[in-house]
Amino acid sequence: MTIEVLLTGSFGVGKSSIFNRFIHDEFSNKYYGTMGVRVNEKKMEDQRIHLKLWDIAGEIHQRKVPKIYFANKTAILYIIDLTRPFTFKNIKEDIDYLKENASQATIKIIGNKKDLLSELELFDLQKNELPVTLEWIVSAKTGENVIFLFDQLVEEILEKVKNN
Ligand SMILES: Nc1nc2c(ncn2[C@@H]2O[C@H](COP(=O)(O)OP(=O)(O)OP(=O)(O)O)[C@@H](O)[C@H]2O)c(=O)[nH]1
Ligand SMILES: [Mg+2]
Repeated sequence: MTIEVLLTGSFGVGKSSIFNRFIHDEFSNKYYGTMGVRVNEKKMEDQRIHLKLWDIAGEIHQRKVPKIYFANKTAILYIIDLTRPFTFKNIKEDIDYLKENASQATIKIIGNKKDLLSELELFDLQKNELPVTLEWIVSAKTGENVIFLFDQLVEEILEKVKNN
């Protein structure tokens, strides 16, 4: 079974870094904005699942992302940068837009760059600044929660398929 997952969100939030951490277990502090699209896959669940991951260029507004990228995706991961409020200022309208244009997909919101915040800062951010609940809080840099997030996502999708 192939599960197609799209990484989206504003520029510089760490989409490519999450991609590189998950696919290659690598990280770089250098920033090269993505041009176009990168796709790669990883086998999971004893090779039964092919998780195909799509990494596209960041856009401030999701409506600027070519709609073709939303087609046929099993899941869409909307990434925010926990250290740059700018990257979550459109979050509500972006998520509504994704729901409208990818109604088949499981949509999840993920906070990245956890390594740059203290527990207290993270708590304050979630309590006072974020208008939505984050599904997972990760760090592509340290790798914290990255594999865990994809494992949980696959479990949830398999459960959904089973119940349909
Ligand atoms: N400290 C820290 N830096 C990170 C993390 N994830 C990404 N970065 C840095 O943030 C910058 C942007 O990361 P990218 O992965 O290129 O971001 P992107 O979302 O792919 O950006 P676009 O392709 O332009 O949309 C790079 O300098 C990364 O090294 C993280 O978890 N912690
Ligand atoms: Mg990128």
